[in-house]
Parts: sequence; structure tokens; C-alpha cells
Amino acid sequence: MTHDLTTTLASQVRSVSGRPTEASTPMEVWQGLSSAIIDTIADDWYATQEKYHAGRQEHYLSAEFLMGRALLNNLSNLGMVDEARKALNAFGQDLSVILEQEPDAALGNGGLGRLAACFLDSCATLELPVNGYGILYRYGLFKQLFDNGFQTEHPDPWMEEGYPFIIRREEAQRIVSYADLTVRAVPYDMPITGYDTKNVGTLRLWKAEPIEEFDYDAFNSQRFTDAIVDRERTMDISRVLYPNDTTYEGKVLRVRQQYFFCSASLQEIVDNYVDHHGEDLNDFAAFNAIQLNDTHPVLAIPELMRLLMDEHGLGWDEAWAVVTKTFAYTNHTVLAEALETWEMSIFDRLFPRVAEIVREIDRRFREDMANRGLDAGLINYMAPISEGRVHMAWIACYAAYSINGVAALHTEIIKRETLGPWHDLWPERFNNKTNGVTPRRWLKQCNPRLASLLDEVTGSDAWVRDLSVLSNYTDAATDEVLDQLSAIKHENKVDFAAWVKEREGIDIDPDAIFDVQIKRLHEYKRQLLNALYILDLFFRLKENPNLDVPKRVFIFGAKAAPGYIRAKAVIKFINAIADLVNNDPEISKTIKVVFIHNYNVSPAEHIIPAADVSEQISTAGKEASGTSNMKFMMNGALTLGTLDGANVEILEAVGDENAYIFGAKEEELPELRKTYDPRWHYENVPGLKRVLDAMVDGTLDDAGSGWFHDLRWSLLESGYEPADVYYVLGDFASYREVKDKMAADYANSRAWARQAWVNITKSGRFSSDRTISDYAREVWKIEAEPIA
Ligand code: 26Q
Repeated sequence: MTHDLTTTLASQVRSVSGRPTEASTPMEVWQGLSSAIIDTIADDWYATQEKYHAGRQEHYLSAEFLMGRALLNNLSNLGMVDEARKALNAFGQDLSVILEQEPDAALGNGGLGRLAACFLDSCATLELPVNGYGILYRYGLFKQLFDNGFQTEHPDPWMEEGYPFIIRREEAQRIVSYADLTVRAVPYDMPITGYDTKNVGTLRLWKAEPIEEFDYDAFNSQRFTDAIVDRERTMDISRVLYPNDTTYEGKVLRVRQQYFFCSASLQEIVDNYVDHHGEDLNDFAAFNAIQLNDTHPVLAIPELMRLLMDEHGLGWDEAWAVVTKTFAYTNHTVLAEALETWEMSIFDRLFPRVAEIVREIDRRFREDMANRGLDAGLINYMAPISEGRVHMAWIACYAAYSINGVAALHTEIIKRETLGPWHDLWPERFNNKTNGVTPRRWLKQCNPRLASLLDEVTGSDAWVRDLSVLSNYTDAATDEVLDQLSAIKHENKVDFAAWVKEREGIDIDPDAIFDVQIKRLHEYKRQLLNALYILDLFFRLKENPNLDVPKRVFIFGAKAAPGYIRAKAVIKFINAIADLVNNDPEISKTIKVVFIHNYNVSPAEHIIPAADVSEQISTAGKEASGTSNMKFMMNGALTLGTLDGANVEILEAVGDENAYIFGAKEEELPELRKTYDPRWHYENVPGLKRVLDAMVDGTLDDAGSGWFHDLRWSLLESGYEPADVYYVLGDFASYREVKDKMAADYANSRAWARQAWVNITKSGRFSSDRTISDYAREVWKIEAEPIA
């Protein structure tokens, strides 16, 4: 580094606060230190972008980027953590306090958004010419509070106090036109540093602004409201992130958002091509690949057609030839309720030209398929437009040269079912890219103690760039290393207990087993199964106070989509169990239940290093991949899971003896369902009747909402659809057995530590570096472009 951090820091903090550094608030110091990072990387950032723009690039389009905090990530990547600590100490400030000032950039819901963030980290580290494009939501995912155990949602104006990691690029603004509204798209860039490289990637987030601050004519003629209405309609576009995950919501504003960032991004990508490679757009795909993160950015397909034809003079066939060599599509779900379809009338109303192009894609698709001899029913099913609705996934499958799932099992399911007819047509387009997570944030930064042990055992920090090296050390676990590992886990648990005490006001014992389920709240993820186990354990202990069970803390973190009442009911149910358990003077000596409110990236960084047990208990076939399973594995927690998503591959990596697997398998479920009778399980499976009755007999209080009654009903009767579609009662016995066994195994701490060590050292293939190398080589066809 050419700059001395202490000097830069002092001047940056003073210019933020207008006071001496010593007298500045921690928030101001955070701002100043963050600005100092920008100062440090500015030249390299510029050089990287210049280099990338001249060659072949990949553009990652995503409606969500769940970035979390940036400061520690950047300091760590740049090798400046110690320097920053010292510089702060010189001013009487403490790095850990400063780091906690930073708001989370929560511009995503869950897995899909966090995956995009991990991918950017890996692309930068691998020096790949990749940039991300998304939306600068003014309000990220809602802040979650509990009111009497009920989730309440509150706005998250995350940038309001100033955010140095994002820079407005006035000069690069674009115009996005709708039939009823024309807006400015102003880019805000976030630098993406990599580990131990000078390359700096970019996440470009678009903000919608009015063309003119307000309509002066309207204002002058006293139409004050008119003057601000359009302004507000414009600002609406990038105001708030939709808080759904896995359910589709057909709101017009949502499709406006999607078009907004697709159009702005593509205009820029096309202009950049012209600047560097000339006016002939026929060769566009030689220099550009565009990855669509689920169907949310699929409007980019007709939008690129429009730009190529209307702005750059290509004919339909030429434009289609370009488009079909440019886009690749990632599917993240098999749930039918998540597949996006829009009423064609919405397209007509918002962007008639794009609507016209979609109709032409549809017409040609039908012609093309008829020529191939497909039957009329099938053509109609697969057509981009059917029954007046546009099917975004079908457009993606028709236009994309690559279609991928996010774990081996998931890819098999989409080939067979969700996207089956497309696989029949073009099997060569399909490929699997099992997800991964960045070992920088999810190991080195969040678990420094374990990171040091790995440095020590492997003799270097090479594992940070190539996690697969750890597999050479699986057998290197001496008793001494295992004891160190146990000690590290214990220290992490002590830290976490203090964090929980401060944040949630609950005392937990670091000697207890920390059993953790953190993920969005959804029926298919079966937090309810976990809750029923805890309630059953409560009754077992009540019945037999001398029962020999180890101490345990059950930890949850989960947000429910605000309109998903049954998910909110599960939150209330777990909080009610927590009240019951934690306030019982006897039982609370053995078990505790903690629901961490407002679960997000930063809380995850505190929770995961302290976990012993990783709950991955979705109904087999429903979780596309999961990514917290990988983070837990890297941090030495053992998986308690079903054979679903990436759990299957985790099991394969660590072996049967190092994971706890239970429940019905995906291929068994159709047969089981034919005769499945949840009532029979209720009557006959030990413990079930007692816990299900406790939901409605006054043991647990839902404050008159009727929600617990509904939960029980969803498991037992459920009226119009079959009861217990997620097979909670069906898997209960198997879950209880394996979870009990797991708890008993914990007593042998050497053996447990050995299992943890195997998990850590076999986690290499779940690094997002591996995932990204595979995308780069097999899909994007790009190579590293180091700037130095
Ligand atoms: C769609 C339309 C309207 C409003 C919202 C949405 C919407 C938003 C977000 C639909 C889905 C999502 C997010 C899905 C998601 O996070 N899926 C997860 O993706 C992870 C990364 O691949 C997987 O590991 C998880 O298994 C999968 O659930």
C-alpha cells in the first residue's frame, strides 16, 4: 500500500465528523475507515474495470445481493486487519466496536441473494472478469422484531446514515422507458475486493430517479400534488425489496423493478461493446455472457432483442442468434408456486415493444416446435405465452445456451420434472453447478480461531484461496489438534453466549450442545419438525426428571414473509415453546430455546462458528441446495439432515459415519404418500399425540390468534389438499431417533471433534471458488485476468 493507514484514517475521519478523530463517534470512525479503504483501492479498481471492459466478460444479473457488512471483508482481503487495529488504537478506538457500527446491506431475502454475494467474492479472488448488476433498494429486507412472540416487520433504511462503500456514478446514468413513465437509472457501484489480489470487481446497483427533480410546469400552475406524484412513482421502483422467497408475487411494481435493472444493465453492456468492438453487434456473444439468477432478470432476453434490433439495426434472426449465445439461466427451486408468470396485459401496459417481441418469440417458438413434430398440447404447455400469461422460465429455457440447477439432486429433479420437456428437447443445455460459499467470510473472517489452527496445521494460509488443500489433512488430526479444535469451539460458544445475553437477554451454557436451525421460515424447511421434537423432549423430561440427557440449547433464526401466515404461526409457536421451556425452573437446567430476532448475514457470522449441530431437515426433494449447510460444515458443526439438496453431496464428502441422516428419501416419497395417513402417526408414533394436543389444550398460548389450531390442522386434516404435505409427522420418529443418538454421541468429545475435523477438511468442494471455476470454465468461457 502506498498510503499509511493511520494518516489516511485520521484525515478521512476528520472530514466525516469535522472533529478530531479521538472525539469522533464510533459511527464516524467507521465511515472514515471505510472511506480510507476506498482511497486504498481506487486506482486498482479503475484499472481492473478498464481491463475487464476490453475483453470477454460475464455479467451476473440478480434482483438480490445479500452482501452483509463490507468493512472487515475488505480489510481482511487487503491484508489490512492488523494495520487497521493499530491505527484505531492510536486514536483510542477499538476495531471490534467500530465493525459493529456497520449496517448490513440486506438487499436480498436468503439463499439466492447470499449466493450472488459469495459468487462476487470468488470472482474477484479468482481475478475473473465478472461484474454484478442489481437494484439499489432504499429499504432492504424488513427488520424483524418480536412482539409477544409474534413477528413484526419494520423498515430497514440501511444507507440513510451514509454508506462509503457505494459510489454514485452520475455520468453513467441511463434512461429506462415505460409506456406511462420515463425514469433515470443512476448506477451506484460497490467495489468487490478479492483475497490477496489487486483485482477489484464491481457490483453495480441501479437507483430510479425522476428525469427532473419535479415537474415545474405543474408546480407553477398550482398542481402541487401532480408535481410530486410522478416523482414518487419513479422512486417507488427502487424503494423496496420484495420480502418473499420461494413464493411468486404477481405485483406490477415487481415487474417494473425487473425491467428497470435489466434495461439499464443491458444498455450499458451493449454500449460498452460498441465502444470497444465497434458498431457491428453480431459478435456480441463473443465478448459477453449473461447469467440470469433465477427468472427475476429474464426480461433481459426480450430487452436485448429490442436493443439489437431497434437501436443497432440487426434483423430478427441475427438478433436471436446473438441472444441465444449470450444468456445462461440458473434455476433455484422446484416449488411450483415459485415459478414466475405474468399476465400479458401487464406487459402490454408497461412496455408494449417488449410485449410485441415476446409475442414474436412465442409465435416462432410454436412454429419451430410444430416443425419438430411436437404435439399441440405440449407446444402450448411450453410456449412463452399460454392462456394469456407469460412464463418467464419457459422464455429462459428457450433462449439460454445453459440451464443449471444448484445441487446434483436438484438438477436431476428439474431435468425430470420442473423443466422436463425442455430437457427432452435439449439435454445438452442442462448442467449442474452445486452451490458454494466463500471461505473468506464464512471461515477466515467469522472464525479467526479456527483459521489460525488451519494455518498452523497446514503450515500456510493457502487454504484461504484453495480450500480443497484441507483434504490432505483429514488424517493429520492428532489428539492434540482435536483437543485444540474442541477448545476453539468452546471459546466460540463462550463469545456467542455473551452475544446472545446482550442481544436477547437469555443466559445459555457454553457447555451445552448448541443445536442450530437458521434459514428463511418455510413449511418445506420444517422448522415445525424441530419444534415438535423440542416440545416432546420437554414432556419426556417432565415425565422422567431423571432422564439422562445432555444439556442442549436449541437456536433458531428465521424471517417469515409478511403475508405467509402459517410461517408466522411457526415463529409464534417456537417462541411459545421457548417461554414454556426457559421459564420452567427444572427443565431449563437441561434445555433452553433461543429465537434470535432479525436473523441476517451478520448474526450468522456470530452463530455459525459456535454451532455444534447443523439442522438441515427439509422434506426430501424440496430444498434446491441450501448453503448454510456448507457454512456449518466449514466451521465444524455436524449435519443433522435429510437427503436433500447439497446435503446429499455433504454426506458423500464426509461419509456416513460423519453425518446424521434421517427421514424419507426423495425417491421414496411418492410411494409413501399413496398410503400416508398422518392420523395414524398421531395415534401411534410415541410422543406425537402429546405434542400435537399441547398445541390446542392450553399448554401453549397463541394469544387468541387461532394460529396453533391451524398449524395442527395443517398436519392432521387440511381439508382440500392432503394433510401434512411436507411429511412432518411421517419423518418424526426417524428424526427423534437420530437426533437423540446425536446428542448422546456428543459425550465422547474426542470422537465428536474427529467428526468435526473431517467435516472441516472435506468442505473444499463447497467453496464458491470451486463453483465459480466450474461456471467460468464450462458456462462463461472466461479466464483469469490479473491486473498485476
Ligand atoms: C419472485 C417473484 C415475486 C417476488 C419474489 C420472488 C422471489 C424472490 C426470492 C422468489 C424466490 C426468491 C429466492 C429464492 C431462494 O433464495 N432460493 C434458494 O436459493 C439458494 C441458492 O441457490 C438455494 O440454496 C436454496 O435451496 C433455495 O431455496
